Amino acid sequence: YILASRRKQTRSKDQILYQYQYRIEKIADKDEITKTMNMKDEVWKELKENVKALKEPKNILLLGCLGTGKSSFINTMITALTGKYDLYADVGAGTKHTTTRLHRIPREEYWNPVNEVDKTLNLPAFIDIIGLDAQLSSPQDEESVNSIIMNLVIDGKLSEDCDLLDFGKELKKGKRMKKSHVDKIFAVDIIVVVMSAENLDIPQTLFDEIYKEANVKNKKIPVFAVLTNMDKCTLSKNEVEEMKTQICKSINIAADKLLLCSNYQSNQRPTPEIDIILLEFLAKMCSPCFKAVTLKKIEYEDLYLKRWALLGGIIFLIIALLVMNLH
Ligand SMILES: Nc1nc2c(ncn2[C@@H]2O[C@H](COP(=O)(O)OP(=O)(O)OP(=O)(O)O)[C@@H](O)[C@H]2O)c(=O)[nH]1
Ligand SMILES: [Mg+2]
Repeated sequence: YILASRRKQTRSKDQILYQYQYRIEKIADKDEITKTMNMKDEVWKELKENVKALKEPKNILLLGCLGTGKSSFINTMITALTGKYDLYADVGAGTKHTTTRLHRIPREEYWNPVNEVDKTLNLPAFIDIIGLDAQLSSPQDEESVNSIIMNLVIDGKLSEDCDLLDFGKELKKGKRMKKSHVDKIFAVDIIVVVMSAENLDIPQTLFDEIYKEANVKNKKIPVFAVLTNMDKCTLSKNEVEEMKTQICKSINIAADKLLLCSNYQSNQRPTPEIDIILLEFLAKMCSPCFKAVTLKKIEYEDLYLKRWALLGGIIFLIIALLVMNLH
């Protein structure tokens, strides 16, 4: 009897201890969840403030080589916004071109909240294009196939669904597009350069061309970068830091404009922790501070013409004086 009652006592003590521990864990979990939810609310607040300050939704263009995860990143970002994964942009296996057309995904295609006020939020449109072939970039050629395609897309001179695979082939043969009008709805406001952690060879010549398109030609466009496939990355923490510095230098962007991410896959549930990081990045891209500007080129005096005009004037004056003297 004594033994049985002792066993009963220890069991009940254990039970109490277990329940106590369980309750503490529960409280910690609850605190953690509340903290995460509050952070998500904060990020949403920032995103809403930024998009409310915009006159119209921004066009975000994804640029990068074949299979780097451009389309997957669009789907990932939309998942973070809506809470539901869907194939808004076509995703392939990364071995052959999957996106072969100019595909613009406007807010209306993915954004349908219950709240009427939220419906009008100026959330961005994403522009997905063909993976650029780094071999088609050349340091000597001002008009490389990649430069021509990027320039036309950035200016809004290519229309929805235009066949970029075919266009690239024809440009390679030396053909050039007839003059086309600018469609303001397609003009690019933000460029996102996409690289994959699976292949860390930096296509420097292509990145130099992107730099020129975004800074030197006729426009100044804010550039951001995304390194996808971080779930497949085997580098150490220090190596990752070094790689981040290298990527930023090669694209010429500040460190806070680079996002390291693992894109959501179709069978994956979105998590608030990842959503927060993605939405924070989107809020930054949607900030009214980052806007595309058309560069006003300065007009110069034609000094050569001016000198000739002056010389002509003097000669005319001398001849006139001579003629007057003769008379
Ligand atoms: N594990 C993992 N797979 C990814 C990630 N991003 C993309 N992928 C996979 O990589 C493959 C290519 O992805 P896409 O999104 O089609 O790449 P893309 O850059 O749009 O390709 P193109 O349009 O052909 O240039 C797909 O199988 C994706 O599922 C990532 O972050 N992690
Ligand atoms: Mg694609």
